[in-house]
Formats: sequence, C-alpha cells, structure tokens
Amino acid sequence: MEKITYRAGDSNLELVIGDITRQDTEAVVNAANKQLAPGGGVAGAIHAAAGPKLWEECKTLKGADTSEAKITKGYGLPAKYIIHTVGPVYTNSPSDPVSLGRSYQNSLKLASKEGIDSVSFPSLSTGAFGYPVDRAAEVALKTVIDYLKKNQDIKLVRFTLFSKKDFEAYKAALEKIT
Ligand code: AR6
Repeated sequence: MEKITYRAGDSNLELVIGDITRQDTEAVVNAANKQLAPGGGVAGAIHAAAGPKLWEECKTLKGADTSEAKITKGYGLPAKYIIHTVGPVYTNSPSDPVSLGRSYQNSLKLASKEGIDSVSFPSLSTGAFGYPVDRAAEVALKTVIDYLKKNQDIKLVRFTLFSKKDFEAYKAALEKIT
C-alpha cells in the first residue's frame, strides 16, 4: 500500500490511497452536504457503511453551514466518531481557499474539543463540489500542518485519497509546501 508519512510538530500526517469508511482512526471526516443527509460520494459511502442510525442522529443536528463541523457517533464504521463538515462549492474566487481551510480547521478544533487523537480526512470539496484537487491539496495540507504544529493533542491526521491521481496531487502539494 502506498503511504507517505510527514512529521508535523509532535504528530504524524499521512497520505494514503484508500476508502474513508474503512479507516481505523478514532474519527473520520464526512464531506457532507448542508442537510447532513446521505448523498453521493463520501457522504453516500459513509451513510451506507454506518447504517440508518446515522441519518437518525444527523436529523437532530439541524444541518450545517459551509465550513461548519458537527459530530456524531460512528455506528457501523470502525471509527468511533464521524465529524461532518461542509466544504465550499468551488467558484474560482478568493473566498474558496478561506472556506476550505475553515472546514479543515473547524473539524480539527472539534476533534480536539472531544479529546479525539486521530482523524482521517477525505479530499473535501474535490468531487461533486468541483474544487481542483491540486489547489485544494495545498490548502488542506497547509491548514492541517499549521494546526498540528500549534496543537499537540491530535497525534495522527490521515488523508485518505480515493485514487492514485489524487494521491499524487497531495504528494506533489506536500513536497511543494514543505
Ligand atoms: N473514500 C475516500 N474518498 C472518497 C470516497 C470514499 N469512500 N468516495 C469518494 N471519495 P465528494 P465534495 C472522494 O463528492 O466534493 C456529496 O454528494 C471523491 O473521489 O464526496 O465535498 C454530498 O452529499 C473526491 O475525490 O465531496 C455533498 O452534496 C472526494 O472524495 C457533496 O457531494 C470528495 O468527493 C460534497 O462534495
């Protein structure tokens, strides 16, 4: 299996090719829609693997705005928790990287608040929401590395990339910014 590990502060940042629903980190992040409903892509896969109780809990949360993060139990997933965040729909404007960075930051802050020490992210916004993966990768990695250097509580952040192409884009972005 292809895997890259980068040391950020006292924590590890990993890039892997894989399926977010199979990750054994304490939390996994969902690329959610504003309703926190089952949808396509990551959200569809997470709801399918976690089971119908997830949607029951999500309904009580009253949705989420762009960049906001909310937490539920993991139900049928190996992960104990799911952090749901809504990435921005790509508009090719200066607000895109700001909103995307906040999605990662708010997810990490929520993990810290809950005492979670390992988190897997998918590549937020780069599927249905249309964010070019090379640009999104830079924002994602910069934001996470910056957070890990300032906060010691999260020991592992794993980017679970769904294709070799996405893995290569994140690898190139990591080399560029470090
Ligand atoms: N594991 C890891 N990555 C995956 C998986 C998986 N099981 N499935 C897809 N990806 P997307 P977005 C990759 O569309 O762009 C949904 O319909 C995928 O190839 O899931 O933030 C929601 O309901 C892509 O690289 O998220 C929202 O409405 C990346 O994950 C909307 O899409 C993100 O793709 C969110 O769009």
